[in-house]
Amino acid sequence: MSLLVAALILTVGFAIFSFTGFIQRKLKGGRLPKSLPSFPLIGSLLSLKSDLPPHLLFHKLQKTYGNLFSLMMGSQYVVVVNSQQHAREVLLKKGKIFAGRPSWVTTDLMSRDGKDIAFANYSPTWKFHRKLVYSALSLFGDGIATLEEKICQEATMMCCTFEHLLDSPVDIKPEVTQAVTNVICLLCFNSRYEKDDPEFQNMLDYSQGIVDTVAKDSLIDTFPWLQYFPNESLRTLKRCITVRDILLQKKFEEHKANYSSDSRNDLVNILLKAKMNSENNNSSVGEVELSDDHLLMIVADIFGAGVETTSTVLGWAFVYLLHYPELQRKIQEEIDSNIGFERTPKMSDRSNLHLLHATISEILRIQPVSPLLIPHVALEDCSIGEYTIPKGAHVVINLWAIHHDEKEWKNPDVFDPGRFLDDGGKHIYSPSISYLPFGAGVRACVGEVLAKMQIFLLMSWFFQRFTAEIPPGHPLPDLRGKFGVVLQPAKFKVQLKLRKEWKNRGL
Ligand code: STR
Repeated sequence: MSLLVAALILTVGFAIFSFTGFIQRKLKGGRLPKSLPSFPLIGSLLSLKSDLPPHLLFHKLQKTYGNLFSLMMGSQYVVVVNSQQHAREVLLKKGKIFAGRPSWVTTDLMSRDGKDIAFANYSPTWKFHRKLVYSALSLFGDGIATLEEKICQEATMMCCTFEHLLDSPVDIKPEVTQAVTNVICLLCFNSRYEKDDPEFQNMLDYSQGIVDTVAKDSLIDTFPWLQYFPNESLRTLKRCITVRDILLQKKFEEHKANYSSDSRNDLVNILLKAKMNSENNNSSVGEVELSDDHLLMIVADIFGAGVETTSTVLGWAFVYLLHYPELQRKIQEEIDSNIGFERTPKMSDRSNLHLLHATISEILRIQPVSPLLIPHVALEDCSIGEYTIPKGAHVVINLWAIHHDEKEWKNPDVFDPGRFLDDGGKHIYSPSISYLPFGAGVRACVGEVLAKMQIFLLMSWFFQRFTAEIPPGHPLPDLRGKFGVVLQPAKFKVQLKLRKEWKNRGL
């Protein structure tokens, strides 16, 4: 208990000290972004109390405080960016200066103190790891073709399962997630899960547990000393991390046991090979590290990111196509006239399926998977626009505000894939540069190409065969989303109909 009191006094002291430090800095000159009212210790907590999720609250505060404003999360100075000009400056023009990541209690726990890719700070080690991941993602090398084949295999299995779930209310998320998981599983481990594999269920549970508890504007990340008090969500996070670690460790041991120097067929083998190379050849190690912890955390990251993001976008796709059945019908007509029923869709069809392509773009605009991206940290004193930004500031990019900016988008709250099509609907075009669904710059999403392939293929396969309807008596799915490290749709049920055109094909 005395330890707790000491920790409390120390943290309070430190909070007041750093707050005063910040004010002093402010007085030294330079124009700082307008700030929300803030007080020692609690920072701007009082102004942040709201029923709105953070991305909507920041969007609302933008009206009072301007496109770029600041606040204090406890003793931490945070800058919120709400316009595409400033976002581009942070992510692209000054990408390296703003490439840092905060050190948070929950993300440090999840990534063993930032030994992963997404939450690791900017360093030569991190750059080296990111390169390794890129080489794994382009693995199927000449590659994309084989990857396409693998996605199509999973799409076949997903559709076969759905054929057994017709005409009654079902939750489609598990099947969609299984297809997405198996693709990422092939990339990471060169293996896939059979349906009903208990390990798959375990994986889904731990992953959802992490999404529910990590980096969720949680009080523990704002007031780190709270972690020493009993806390349900921290307990859940720790339990999920333990389950994940056991599962991943097992995969690693299997790979190590079967490793041979020419096995380069998945991410784990690529990482093992890089590790052995650096151990055998000390000169190439230089300043970069690749410990077992790094290896495990990189895979955990890619796996978690690959599963949660793509399945979330597909979830939103179903939500919107249930809300807009007419659009669903038009997408089906487009598939029918360009592909027909004699064969299944492939990647090269994307250049003809404009409406589907535009619909995917619009889903990524209206419900960005990561509405606040992952916060960036200023690695040195610098500026955004005419404002001074002190070293160490956290910079939150409000992607939601950028995708819903009235100056950039006509009726931004309306779901309208047509905005991504030219007049005749014959070409895809980009109506605004205020569109960054995968972020940009040094920390941009590494999985963009893979994600786009999966979303396009799984959707085109699905709508060639099925129509998704609202089960009688069920409400339309909620359009608000559940804020967290990804913006997930709330659970909903669908009634699947096998299309008669598909049933009668070849007759
Ligand atoms: C999901 C749950 C899990 O098991 C592991 C991770 C780690 C990587 C995270 C992922 C999470 C959620 C989505 C993230 C991804 C890194 C990049 C991605 C945050 C928490 C986005 O930026 C959307």
